[in-house]
Amino acid sequence: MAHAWGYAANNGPDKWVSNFPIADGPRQSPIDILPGGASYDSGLKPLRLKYDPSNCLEILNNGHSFQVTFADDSDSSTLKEGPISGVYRLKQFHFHWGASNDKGSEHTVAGTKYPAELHLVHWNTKYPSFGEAASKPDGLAVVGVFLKIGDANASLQKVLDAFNDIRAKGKQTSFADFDPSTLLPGCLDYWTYDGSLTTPPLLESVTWIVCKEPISVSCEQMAKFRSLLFSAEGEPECCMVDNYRPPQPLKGRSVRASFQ
Ligand code: SG4
Ligand code: ZN
Repeated sequence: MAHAWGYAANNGPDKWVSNFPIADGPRQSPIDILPGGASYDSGLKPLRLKYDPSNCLEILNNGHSFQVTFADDSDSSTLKEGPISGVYRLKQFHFHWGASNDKGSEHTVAGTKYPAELHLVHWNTKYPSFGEAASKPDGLAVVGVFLKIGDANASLQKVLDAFNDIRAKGKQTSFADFDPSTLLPGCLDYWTYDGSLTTPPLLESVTWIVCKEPISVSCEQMAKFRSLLFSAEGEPECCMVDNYRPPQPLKGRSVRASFQ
C-alpha cells in the first residue's frame, strides 16, 4: 500500500493487510449475518441507551467518513446491558454508504446490502479513555443500524443540513444539541458478535450490536451523502462514496440474536 489507506483500487480493503496484518485476524468485521445461523440467546438483555443532546459537540469530515463527536468526560451518554457488562460511553457516530442504492452497508444480511449503515461508537469506562479501550478485547461496543430507501428521515436531515460546512476532508463545524437516539429504529432487536474496527487499524476490540430493523432514508438524502468529498480543499475533487469494507470470514465465531 503505497499511500495512506482508503477505499480506492490502490489503497482499499484488499490492500489494508500489507500495513495492518490483523486484517486477516480471527475476529474481523464486518460479516455477512445469516439470520438462520444466529442462535437466539434468552440471556441477552434489551439495550439501555441514554443519550444527552447537550454532549453533542461537532461534525467533522475525516476523509474516510464524516462523524458527529460527543463530549465523553462523564457518564451522561451511555450504552448499558444488551450483550455487554458495565458502562460504555458514546464517543461518536458516523456512516458508511455506497455510490448507488444497491450497496454501501458494511454488514449484510444473508447477502443483502443496504444503501448505508450508521455506527454509534461507545467505549468501556473500565478503561481510562477511548484510546486505551480501543485496543482491548472488551474495549468498544458499536451499535450498527441499516438505512433503507423509503420516506425522508427528519432526524437525519438535521445532520445532512450541516454538510455544506464539511464538504472537504479536514473540515469541521460545531454541531450542538442533537439526540442520536432519534436515529434509532423503533424496535431494538439485535444480532451480536465479537469483531473489530472496520477501518485500519482494524483492532479486534468491538462487541458488535447490529439492529435487525432498518431506519429509512430518501433517495434525495442518499444523494446528499454522496456530495461529500474524500479529497481536501485544493485537491482534485473525489466524491466520498463506497466507504465500506466488505464482509470478512466468520472463522467459527457465533452470532447471537436477542429475538426469536
Ligand atoms: C470511520 O472511519 C470513523 O469515522 C472512524 O472514527 C472510525 O474509527 C472508523 O470508521 C472505524 O469505526 O465503527 N466502522 S467502525 O469500526 O472509531 C474509530 C474516527 O476516526 C476508531 C474517530
Ligand atoms: Zn463504521
